[in-house]
Amino acid sequence: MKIYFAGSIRAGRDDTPIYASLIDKLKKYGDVLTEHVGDKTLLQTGDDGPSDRSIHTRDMAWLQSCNCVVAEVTTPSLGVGYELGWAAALDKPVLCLYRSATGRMLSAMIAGSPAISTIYYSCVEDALPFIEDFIKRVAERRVEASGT
Ligand code: 6IA
Repeated sequence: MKIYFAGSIRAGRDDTPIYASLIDKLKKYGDVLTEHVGDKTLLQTGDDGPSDRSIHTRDMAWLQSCNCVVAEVTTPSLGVGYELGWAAALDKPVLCLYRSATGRMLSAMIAGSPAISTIYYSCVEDALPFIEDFIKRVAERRVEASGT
């Protein structure tokens, strides 16, 4: 199972510990293609990495090859929104995780998308049963698609 995890980078890195914890849990189910999103050393202001074009090319290839997308969407990020739009267009199963306790409201384009499942949670432990259920449904869909 190839899992594409999305979370804010240039839109702010305050939630990095939560991304790292979610990625750690997701690794139990398969390969997380975008483990760097939870890397504490990846700063929003950093500019010494690969070019923006190569980041886009690589991430789009991963998005196309993945079996599902899990996104932490509490910190609003243009890049994550772009990835979610593409994931929906590519018919990838998408789970968004949103911490409503922040007082902000999630974009209606995410919360209202029929192609995206959104769960509201307060801590990673609370989100785990929903993640497990989502991954189970993705696995079932893969079995159905392979005709076995
Ligand atoms: O607009 P944002 O930067 O918040 O978008 C974050 C999303 O775009 C993440 O889910 C990533 O998949 C993707 N993304 C954005 N920047 C990068 C990146 N390096 N490397 C990999 N994926 C990225 C940026 C490093 C930069 C700070 C030098």
